[in-house]
Amino acid sequence: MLTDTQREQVLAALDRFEIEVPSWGFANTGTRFGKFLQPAAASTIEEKLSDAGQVHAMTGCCPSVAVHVLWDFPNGLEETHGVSRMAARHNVRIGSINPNVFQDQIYKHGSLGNPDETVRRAALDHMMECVSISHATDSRDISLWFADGSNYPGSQHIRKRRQWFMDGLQELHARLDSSQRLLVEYKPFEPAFYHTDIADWGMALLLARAAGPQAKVLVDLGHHYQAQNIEQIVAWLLAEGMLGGFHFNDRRYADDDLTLGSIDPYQLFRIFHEICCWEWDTGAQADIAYMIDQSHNLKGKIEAMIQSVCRAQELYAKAVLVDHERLAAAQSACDPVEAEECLQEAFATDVKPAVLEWRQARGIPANPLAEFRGSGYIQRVTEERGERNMAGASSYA
Ligand code: RM4
Ligand code: MN
Ligand code: MN
Repeated sequence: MLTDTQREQVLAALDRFEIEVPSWGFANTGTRFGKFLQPAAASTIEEKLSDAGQVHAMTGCCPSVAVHVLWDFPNGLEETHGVSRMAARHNVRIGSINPNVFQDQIYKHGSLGNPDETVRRAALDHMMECVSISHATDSRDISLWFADGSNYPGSQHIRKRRQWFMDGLQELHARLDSSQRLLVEYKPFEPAFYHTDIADWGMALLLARAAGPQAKVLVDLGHHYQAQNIEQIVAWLLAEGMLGGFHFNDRRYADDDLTLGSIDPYQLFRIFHEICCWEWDTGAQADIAYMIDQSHNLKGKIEAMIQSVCRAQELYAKAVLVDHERLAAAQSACDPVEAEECLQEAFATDVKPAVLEWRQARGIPANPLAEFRGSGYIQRVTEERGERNMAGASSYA
């Protein structure tokens, strides 16, 4: 049973907790061996926004949608006219803008790290256009992920490429409005299998610092080696004022993009705990973009997204229940058992009654997943989209 104080803590936490869904999470995706088509998958930006609108209607905490420029707007800026109004029709808004400098043939050997100056320029031009798109859509964050790297030792000059990244990101940073941010994402491998230009949080941090004060690091939970302590990275980035956002997902092996919390919910709890702990220590509220980056090829896409969002709310609510005074005392006394109990007790607390109360107060379905499943939405869009989808016409876009 939650005490009254705990209940209020959870309600206040849910009031401030928002999470962004990715447009690409509603589209047909697959593995490198093939794509499994779903008749209800979204292919146009309107369909993706409509699906995202469903997630927000069911959960009440997903007001924004991340977009991937080439997949959502293959013709760039000109295609973004009216898209904010379209989003508003579905009760959402356009969130972070994700450039795509990995898909075109010219990027075979990299984008900002490519030895060919004309390719580096093309990548930068595309990212500059993304800044213009962000102005048109009133989006704050430009979220950068680079597939740059090489497959064999000696095939690329690591330090030259580092410098090209620094130069390019600096130029891009100069284009931002004062309220905007660049988020720099890292990933140890895939698609490159020998070296990746931004392979870990240290490289992302240094590049963000070189780019300018509005550049921060983005932590994608799937982008670490097995056994890496992600919450420690989070704590360090917070201490450095450099944590910009997250891509939430879960994994068993590599960058599996599975439903958040499906494999190791305690890990995300520990990450949220480090954020709450920083807030407790500083009295400030962390300015972090929580985003989902998942792609489900077996589960229904909207259902998986609703699962993820509900799981994130619960884990966040549990993390705010950690008793920081008690924990600080246990840490000072070097009492690992008592300290661990502080975390485990909060993690084991049933926050569902408070989450339910929060939903009821907002007129949100008590059980978002069940409500969605019973709503008939999937049946309706299956009819509308099924034929086109099963003809294989859609791609990630
Ligand atoms: C990458 C990375 C990026 C995402 C692409 C599709 O692994 O996570 O954030 O945009 O996949
Ligand atoms: Mn990501
Ligand atoms: Mn990824």
